[in-house]
Amino acid sequence: MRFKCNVRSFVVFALLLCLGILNSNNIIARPKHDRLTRKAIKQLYSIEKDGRPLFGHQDDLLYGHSFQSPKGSEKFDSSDVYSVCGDYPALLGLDLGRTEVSDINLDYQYVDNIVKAATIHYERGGYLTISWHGDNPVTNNNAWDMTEKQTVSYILNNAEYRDVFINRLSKIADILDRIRDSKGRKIPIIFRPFHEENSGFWWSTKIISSDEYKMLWRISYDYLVKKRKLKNLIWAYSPYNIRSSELYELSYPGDDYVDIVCYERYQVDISQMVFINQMKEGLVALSDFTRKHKKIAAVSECGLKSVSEENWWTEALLPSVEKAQVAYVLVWRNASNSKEYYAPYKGHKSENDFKQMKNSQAFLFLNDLKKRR
Ligand code: BMA
Repeated sequence: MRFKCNVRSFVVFALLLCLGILNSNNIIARPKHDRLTRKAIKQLYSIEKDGRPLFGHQDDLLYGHSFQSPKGSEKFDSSDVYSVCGDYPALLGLDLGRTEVSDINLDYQYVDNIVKAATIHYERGGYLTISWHGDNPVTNNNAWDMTEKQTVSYILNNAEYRDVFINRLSKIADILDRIRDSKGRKIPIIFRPFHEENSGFWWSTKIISSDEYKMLWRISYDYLVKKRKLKNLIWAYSPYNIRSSELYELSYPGDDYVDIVCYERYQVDISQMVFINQMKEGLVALSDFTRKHKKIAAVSECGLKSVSEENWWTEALLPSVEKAQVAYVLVWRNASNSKEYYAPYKGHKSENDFKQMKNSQAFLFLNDLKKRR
């Protein structure tokens, strides 16, 4: 009797402990994730709570202001961020746009290189986020083609177009499935499809209803997670510049389909002061939303084109995020030999300011993650 009682107490205690752990993490553990990915989600959540986000850069290892990784690259040592501050970004952003129909993505990067760079960055101890600027599957033009307003309706309601779309998604699944660690395990990937749905893409809610958007997200989720068993995907929902928690609700695909909710804002056509104020306002709204839904918060894209202000890092970015709790902040790509770059390169006028921002310890870079492990 006494023994039974002890067993019962033990079970109750263990249950309470588990509940306590889940509760203290305050995020809903979704059983569909594999073990490595559940661990990564917990780490991202604890990074968010520590208030020192990962610094991320899109395509950082693939190319930079004046380098391109050639086909078949093996090393991926070059990086504009590294050339400036002697460390890699903690978060590497990549994009699979157009790889659903081609071996080269929309920014002329080989799929093999994308897979290799992803693996190398993960093995170095970093995190990965992959977006998908997929071509319009009805018109076959690029992701920005909004001329066929029925595109999503066709995917949802017309068997022929549904097949075309699922076939394209299957190519994305094949690529995601190839990103594995040295033990052959699928690597946790923050997957960010159909982003900025309130702006100018074929999945935009300017031309489709919020319900259609949610359905598009959910059929993609069901295919990748349930059918293709990609339990390593951490799903990131990222509309553009939403600054009220209620507005986040409009097209949100649902708690069962999302792990991270993001804010995005570029300093474009606005002053630095407006940028800072909107970022702050947006991040408060985001945190209200993520606390309510028990999700992780992040800044999935931001930046100032050509980093045209010398002290942008310490005068605009730092004050924008220093009081916020987000898991990461990613600046967009440094297109080669172009004005379209968002991180400094060796010799750029914001180089010193970037180093100062790094030295402030406000962000985690790759080496900081090694220290945490
Ligand atoms: C956009 C621009 C495009 C690019 C796309 C995907 O913001 O940078 O030039 O093709 O992202 O990387």
